[in-house]
Amino acid sequence: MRRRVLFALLTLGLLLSAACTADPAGEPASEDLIVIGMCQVGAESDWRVANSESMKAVFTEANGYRLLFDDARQKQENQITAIRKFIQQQVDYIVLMPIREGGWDSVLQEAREAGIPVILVDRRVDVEDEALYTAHVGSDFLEEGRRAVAWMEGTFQGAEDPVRIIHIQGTPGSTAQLGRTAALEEAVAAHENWELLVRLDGDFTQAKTYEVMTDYLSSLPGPGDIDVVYCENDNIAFGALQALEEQGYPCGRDGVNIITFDATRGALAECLNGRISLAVECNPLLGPLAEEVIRTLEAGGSPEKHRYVEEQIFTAEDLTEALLESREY
Ligand code: GZL
Ligand code: ZN
Repeated sequence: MRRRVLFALLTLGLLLSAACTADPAGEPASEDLIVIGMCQVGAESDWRVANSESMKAVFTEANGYRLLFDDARQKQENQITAIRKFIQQQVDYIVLMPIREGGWDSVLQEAREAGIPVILVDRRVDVEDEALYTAHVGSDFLEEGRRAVAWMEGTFQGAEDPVRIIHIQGTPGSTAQLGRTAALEEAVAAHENWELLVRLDGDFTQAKTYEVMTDYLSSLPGPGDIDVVYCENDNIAFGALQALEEQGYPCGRDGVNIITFDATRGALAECLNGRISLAVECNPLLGPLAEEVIRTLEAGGSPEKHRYVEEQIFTAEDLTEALLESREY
């Protein structure tokens, strides 16, 4: 009798253990999933929303991942708190979209001591020891800025009269702001007839930009001669457009030339209709590249330290409704 009971229990145990390794859909059981602790900046822009969607579309259970997604609501201290929480949870990888470059050395040291690889997506960090992160995938922001400046040089070439520029920056200390700003600053230094009228902080949002641009334009004694507004992302461009047109400035090739970065569909539509003169693409679809890094690490390989996404520029001449429809973001 005892042997039969024992045999039945053994059989039951084997059946139960088989059931928990793969459910009928053949998906990996929870303990087989690669656990990702993801620290997102927030949802400040259309670009950021597309970036989050790209990450969530890749790091799914069907693909073998458990994604722990944290939205830092634009605060670095929230990102640092999330990283510490992920360390306690002993995640397999930390994927960090750092809001700004400074302030990461100690918390990334804690992740290293916990043996958790950190992968940077989008912006970069300025740390003493580059080994504190395993790999970075993102954009070359200086290069993006240089594409915008090259367009300005072509548009205003040979102009003797001053080229009068308003510069509206993204989140201070973010790699996107630093790179796009550096490109404009080096160009203004190189062209003595380029005149920087003012530098404003738009923090990558439409609301902040509308506010600071309205204040600036209202402070002018009369309508200013503005040739270019260099907007460090699309949401800044939308805020600038709103403020400029409210104050009677026509925007476009015959008026104020708006330059924007990201080239999300909304900005491309404004480029097609002529209100924005140049849209410099910044590709948010970084999920696949980030996942490729993790696959390489899982296979025991060593990924490239930096991977940059392909990007282009758009003017009205490059755009059609069909192209807008075909864009993924
Ligand atoms: C760029 C990214 C920037 C975008 C903004 O890669 O860091 O942050 O240009 C976003 O739209 O807010
Ligand atoms: Zn002028």
